[in-house]
Amino acid sequence: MELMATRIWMPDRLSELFPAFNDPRTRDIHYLDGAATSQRLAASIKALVDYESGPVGNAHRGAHPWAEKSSSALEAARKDVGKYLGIEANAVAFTSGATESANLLAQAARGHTSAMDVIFVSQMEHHSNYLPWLELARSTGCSFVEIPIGADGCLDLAWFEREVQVQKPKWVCVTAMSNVTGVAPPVRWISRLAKEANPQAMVVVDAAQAIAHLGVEEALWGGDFAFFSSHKIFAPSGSGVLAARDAELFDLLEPGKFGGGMIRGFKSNTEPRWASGHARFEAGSANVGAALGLAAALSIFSQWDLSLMQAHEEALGSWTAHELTKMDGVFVLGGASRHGLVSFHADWAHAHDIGTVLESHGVFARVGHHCALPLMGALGVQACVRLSFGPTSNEADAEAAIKALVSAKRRFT
Ligand code: ALA
Repeated sequence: MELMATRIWMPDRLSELFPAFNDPRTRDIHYLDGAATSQRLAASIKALVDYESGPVGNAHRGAHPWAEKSSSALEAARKDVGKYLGIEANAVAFTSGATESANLLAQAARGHTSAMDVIFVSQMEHHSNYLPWLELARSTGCSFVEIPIGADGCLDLAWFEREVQVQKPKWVCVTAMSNVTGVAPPVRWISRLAKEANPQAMVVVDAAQAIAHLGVEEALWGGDFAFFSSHKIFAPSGSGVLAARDAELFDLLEPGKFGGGMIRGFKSNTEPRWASGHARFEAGSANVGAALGLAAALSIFSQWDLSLMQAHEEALGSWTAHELTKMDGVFVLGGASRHGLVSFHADWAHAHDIGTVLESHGVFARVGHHCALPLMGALGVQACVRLSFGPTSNEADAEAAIKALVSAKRRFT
């Protein structure tokens, strides 16, 4: 198999777009850990810094022009993010990241879930779309059921098709793309079946991994709620989104966090009336700079040729997976690379030791269980090395990874 990314599609502009790659200290680094966090786009950093350089006010909390300016900036960012996701601005709640989003939603789901209900959660979820629902099940007494996966790391769709009819889940929680294998379940199909089986069903999509690799073909990938973090889409960290297909869906739920800005008022001092739409899920002062940084990143990302970018990532991932499978005692999780993700383990060294050798060759990868222990258990491994290729990766990165791995094998066998 020849290593040929379709075209190195942004070579000259890479250092211009990403300051991290415009630094002599990073010249010899092969950053293959974008699935853990992406490098930041210059435009996104600029949007954040420009805003924070002031003057600033507290959004929606003042009558003076600086507060007005912050309010307008926040709402403009919300509109842009909503447009990108295919939903109205009022259905976009800014949060501190994917983890907070999932927790807020699962907390909010309490008033909407009884002991009679069933939650389906896929076995390939990151802990952040697994544990909050497990906690919901514990606190409400409802049934927590895993959608199983097969040896290829894909969801067992026959199981789902059968069991969704029988168990009629109220909540179906599924990732749009596994952060370990890159498998992208058919969320739209899952959503349709869930609603045919139970018109009350709500489909929750973890888009943290998908956001920088899949387009948004259908609003929120076909789910009722979706969430992601900004730091995986080339924007600064500490922020993210919880989005609803329709702002009215937020109004069906109790808030998941309490504080300023999330009530309409009080009927009496012990009877608050919750705000509607995104405001219900945005207790506390807004992180306006981060919202602007995210909007700026999405604006650039949406101008890229998605199919070219995907072909580029696939080409790098496939070649790497192919080279890995030629090595004795190396096993690629799920049997193949998907969407530029290649996770593997070796029977001759622990993933952490392999990671250390890779690092000594300037290849930055992630090792461990990737906060997806149910998936790792189903695939029968405790830890793996993950190489994540993205739009900033190139052929030299893939070759360096294989070269470093050959060196690791020599050292450990
Ligand atoms: N969830 C992030 C990852 O997959 C940190 O690496």
